[in-house]
Amino acid sequence: MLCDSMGLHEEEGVGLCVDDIPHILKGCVPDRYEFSPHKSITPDHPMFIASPSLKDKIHCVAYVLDINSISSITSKEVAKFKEVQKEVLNCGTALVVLLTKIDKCSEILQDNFLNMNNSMTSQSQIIKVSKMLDIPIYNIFMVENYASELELDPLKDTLILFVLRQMLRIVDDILEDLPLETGNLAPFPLLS
Ligand SMILES: Nc1nc2c(ncn2[C@@H]2O[C@H](COP(=O)(O)OP(=O)(O)OP(=O)(O)O)[C@@H](O)[C@H]2O)c(=O)[nH]1
Ligand SMILES: [Mg+2]
Repeated sequence: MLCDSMGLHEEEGVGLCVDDIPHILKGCVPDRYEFSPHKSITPDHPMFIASPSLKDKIHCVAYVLDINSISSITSKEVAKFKEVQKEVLNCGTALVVLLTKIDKCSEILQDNFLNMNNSMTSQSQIIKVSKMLDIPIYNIFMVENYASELELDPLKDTLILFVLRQMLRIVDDILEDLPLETGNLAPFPLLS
């Protein structure tokens, strides 16, 4: 399941409330809950999920950034991203960055996939983001989204699906390290 959230904003009281983030990550916030930028959900809210199961939790957080606007990210925004990262780390959730609007998908796909970060400009942006947010380069990906196209583009699709598969692999690694919870992970009935 993919969940989209309100964007982060450098000002307090605008965009997603950072205090909501640990609750979202742990799976305590129900579907269709209406977020307020001013006030986070609290455990006494009637819709609050007090005992979330593994499937309610967030397994991978993706920061989506426009590759052309990396230089204009302010220090206040970086501070907010890092605040979120602290919560993500506390919850043992995976974190990746998706750089969008690359608009030269074919150039990236001309390289061997394993070397897809070697295209010079993209590589320098990846390194910039990695240093700025303290996120390893192997967790930073590039995608080109559909914006105005009417037809499907196999090159865009290939890159998007490649990145999605990498995200699933990262999550898989984390899930493998979790202790088995009966009814959550066990694919077959446990024999005792
Ligand atoms: N050319 C191009 N346009 C893109 C790409 N990704 C997004 N866009 C366009 O950028 C605009 C904003 O995209 P959104 O996905 O709404 O961005 P957002 O950050 O979720 O915006 P909010 O939800 O309003 O905070 C839209 O007009 C998209 O079509 C991309 O990879 N290439
Ligand atoms: Mg959006």
